[in-house]
Amino acid sequence: MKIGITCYPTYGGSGVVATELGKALAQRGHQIHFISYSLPVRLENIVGDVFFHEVEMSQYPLFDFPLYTDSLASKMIDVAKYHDLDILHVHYAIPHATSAYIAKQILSPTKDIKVITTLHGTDVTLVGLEPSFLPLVKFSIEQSDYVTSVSRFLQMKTYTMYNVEKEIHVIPNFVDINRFKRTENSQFRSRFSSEGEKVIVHVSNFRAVKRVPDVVRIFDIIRKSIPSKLLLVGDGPDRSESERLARELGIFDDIRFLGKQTRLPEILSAADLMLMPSQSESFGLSALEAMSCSVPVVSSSTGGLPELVVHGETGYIAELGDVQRMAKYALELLGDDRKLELFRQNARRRAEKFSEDIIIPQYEKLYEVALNEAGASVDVK
Ligand code: GMT
Repeated sequence: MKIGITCYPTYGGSGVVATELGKALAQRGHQIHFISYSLPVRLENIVGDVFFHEVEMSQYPLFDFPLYTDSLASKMIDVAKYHDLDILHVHYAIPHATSAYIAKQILSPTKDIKVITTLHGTDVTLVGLEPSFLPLVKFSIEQSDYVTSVSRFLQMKTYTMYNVEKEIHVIPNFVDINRFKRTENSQFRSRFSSEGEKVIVHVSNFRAVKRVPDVVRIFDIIRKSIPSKLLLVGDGPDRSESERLARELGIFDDIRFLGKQTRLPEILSAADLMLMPSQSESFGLSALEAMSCSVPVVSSSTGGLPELVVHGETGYIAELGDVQRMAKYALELLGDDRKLELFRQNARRRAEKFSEDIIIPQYEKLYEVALNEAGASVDVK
């Protein structure tokens, strides 16, 4: 198949999922055309039948703001026409599903391109709920040929909050379990921690929904009982506040703010535990990647996290904002090496259920169904 994939190219789960999906599909023999405003972060080494088409923004002096939706739709039309695309798969509804709808309509006299929209999270739970956006988001979702969401939680949210009547197929996030695999590298670990210390990790884009200051507070409690270090991976609006809090609590020297990193499997392999106290998390891709590296996760109970983290087996789940309880769970695990080892193994086994080999065929099946226009109700599993 010839598939166009649109996503945000910056650090963020939806862009990562879209990029990894495209790379995996190319390996399975499909031709992939990424259509985005810059090269997606995980697309550095393009292999296989993969193309990148940059969306150029018009800079005419009359425009105070770039016409992203229109420029994207125009590029989609161009690529679909000249590369004879079968499918446009857009990740993150706003405004990608709208651009795809425009492209589909304009192409319709000569080409019946199928539009698949994957809902990732804040496009539905936050940004899309803004009253002036809601009708547009609802319309664009409903006009897609097929819609997927990354968790049952997000599926239900979309049904109830947007009153969407279209069927939403749940296809969870996935992970390359061969790349995200624990490798013992004590040299790397010793750069951050001393012998006998535990290493805790958090990976995110440091937006308010991630509650990074909660990570710092949980760590503050942990380190009072167990010698440990905290690795904070990523960057974003809440980084300064988290650094300020770490200084205020007098624990800055025990925290490494690593910023944006690409060598995630290596960093995760150096960790004993991941903290994810998010306020909203439709799936929790970073948690899955950690689990794939045999790192148990202590998380909040929000969104789709309980669909991934099995309480008492692969980690623990606590109420949103319950810093004390999350710290208690972390201490329970970090203070018992046998339990920690068991949770590590459980985490890896759970992650294997979300491996590319299991999830990518679900997308392929949906594409095939879309192209054959078989039945309204499809079981993609
Ligand atoms: O806010 C983020 O975490 C980024 C966001 C995105 O769309 O780029 O991530 C969302 O999509 C990921 C991939 O499907 C999910 O794993 C994340 O849980 C989800 N984030 C939120 O719902 C906050």
